[in-house]
Amino acid sequence: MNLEHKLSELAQFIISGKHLDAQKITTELVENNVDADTILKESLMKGMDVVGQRFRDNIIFVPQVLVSARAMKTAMKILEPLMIKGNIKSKGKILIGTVKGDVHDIGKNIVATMLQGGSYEVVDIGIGCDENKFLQEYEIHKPNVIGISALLTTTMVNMKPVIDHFKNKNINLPFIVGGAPINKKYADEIGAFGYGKDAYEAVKIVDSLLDS
Ligand code: B1M
Repeated sequence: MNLEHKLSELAQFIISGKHLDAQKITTELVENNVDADTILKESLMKGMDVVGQRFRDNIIFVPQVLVSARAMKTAMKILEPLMIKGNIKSKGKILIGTVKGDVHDIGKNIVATMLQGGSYEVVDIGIGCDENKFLQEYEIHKPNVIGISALLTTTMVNMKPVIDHFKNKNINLPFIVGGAPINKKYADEIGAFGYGKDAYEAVKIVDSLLDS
């Protein structure tokens, strides 16, 4: 098997949204002992980057992006069990969700999977979560850390109300934020404990808090 060729072929299937081909080739790569991290970084993320650029430049539109997202999710389903170690003592609990008004969940799902892979228990509360939803789920699950994801400049502003809501209730919990429009400066401004540029950084920040 020519590894480079196969990885770039998979990236192409993500771009063209051919989910069955993406499924087939991901399985083939896994069967050839290519590690999940390499497949994620070299094929899936690279493919989605191209999709993002073409979407931004109006070369493709929402329906094409959705088929690419489906291909990405199909491939991730195969990788997820490999990224999550079984039967390891949990280092802590993270509650994670995408902010109000935002449906983007691919990145959040990767962060959740990587955290699980890092031996954290993850409660994923889904998309479109406002401050009340975060608080309600906090009361049920009592996590050690809360993660908020936002992909739109119009929805990133909905992160601060979540953090403020907890502060107003005198609940002092570290918040980790991330997503394409977020940066460290913004995270500091809204009172988050940390900012993850990507899923790897998100795990590192949580490690700095809980993995002592
Ligand atoms: Co949307 N979209 N989208 N979209 N979409 C973006 C975000 C956009 C940048 C595209 C563009 O113009 N280039 C643009 C936002 C522009 C802006 O705000 N400035 C945009 C737009 C405009 C829109 C709509 C408004 C389009 C429309 O309807 N006219 C609409 C909004 C809907 C809504 O939310 N209300 C919309 C819809 C959609 C789809 C439904 C079609 C689909 C989402 C499918 C889904 O998620 N289930 C979609 C997609 C797929 C994208 C792009 C192409 C790809 C996003 C993605 O999945 N990337 C995106 C372009 C882009 O980002 N380049 C775009 C792959 C993923 C692995 O990366 O999500 O960045 P990412 O996650 C990374 C890091 O950011 C980080 O780690 C992840 C993994 O390493 N991270 C965290 C993420 N969350 C984190 C949390 C953390 C820590 C790190 O701690 C808690």
